[in-house]
Amino acid sequence: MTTPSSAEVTELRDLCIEIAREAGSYAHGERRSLGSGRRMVHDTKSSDVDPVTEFDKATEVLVVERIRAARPDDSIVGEEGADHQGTSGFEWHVDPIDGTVNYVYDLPGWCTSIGVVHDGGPVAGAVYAPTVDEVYGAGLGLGATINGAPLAVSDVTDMSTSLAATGFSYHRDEHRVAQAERVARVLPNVRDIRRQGSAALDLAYVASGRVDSYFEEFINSWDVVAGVLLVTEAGGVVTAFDGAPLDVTEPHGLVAAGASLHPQILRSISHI
Ligand code: LIP
Repeated sequence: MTTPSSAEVTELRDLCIEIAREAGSYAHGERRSLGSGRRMVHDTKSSDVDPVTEFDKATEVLVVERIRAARPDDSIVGEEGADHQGTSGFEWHVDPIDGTVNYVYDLPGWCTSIGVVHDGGPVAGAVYAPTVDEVYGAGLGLGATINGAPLAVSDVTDMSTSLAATGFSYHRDEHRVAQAERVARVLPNVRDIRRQGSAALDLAYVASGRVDSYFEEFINSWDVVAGVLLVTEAGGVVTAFDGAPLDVTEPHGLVAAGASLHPQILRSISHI
């Protein structure tokens, strides 16, 4: 499969940014019109604490319409069920509202995440956080930006003063006991821990140096394709939970940080 040209990567990145902005703005408008602090009506998916709103679905429909209009031969995978098989070799991974619990509760930590995979790796992506009007973008070899300004991961080398981010599964029984034990053991070894509620934003925060590391298990491709590229294009390292190379199309779990901190975080979480 031929490597996309710099011009094609630039075009893909700019399209991700354009669509993420439009889709996130739509979802934000619907959230605002409900009224501040009002809890949004929702259904549930994989568990009784895994919400989905009508606007998760409507926002994904909008994103898919925009992608298919611009790139009809590409494949698309979406959290809310989009599944288009294309012929171009480019595959879009879409989370229309990442951080749906925050969206339902009218908390600010949610975003629209759109990433493109080619030959098994991320080549372009965008994460748009409408509540703070910040759009992160990256293209393979083009670097990473926030509202157009360049990003870099933090250069923190000492884990004991680093700020870590993580998240937890929607499956209380099978996954959360182990996740709680892991956090209890990591917490004494870092400055503090942040649980934002959105994997895509956690990765964008690593890319921008707003947190020093992020680790999480049981995540999906649509949560992370764009964010993983943000981190690596901002000079960071992302691996699977066991330190092996990450398959963004089936991530399961990942660890993201600057090069010096990454092995320290990996050792800390693997002692569980
Ligand atoms: C969320 C992830 C987050 C994880 C949450 C949830 P959603 O995705 O982005 O990192 O901790 O449990 O899976 O469901 O809001 O799209």
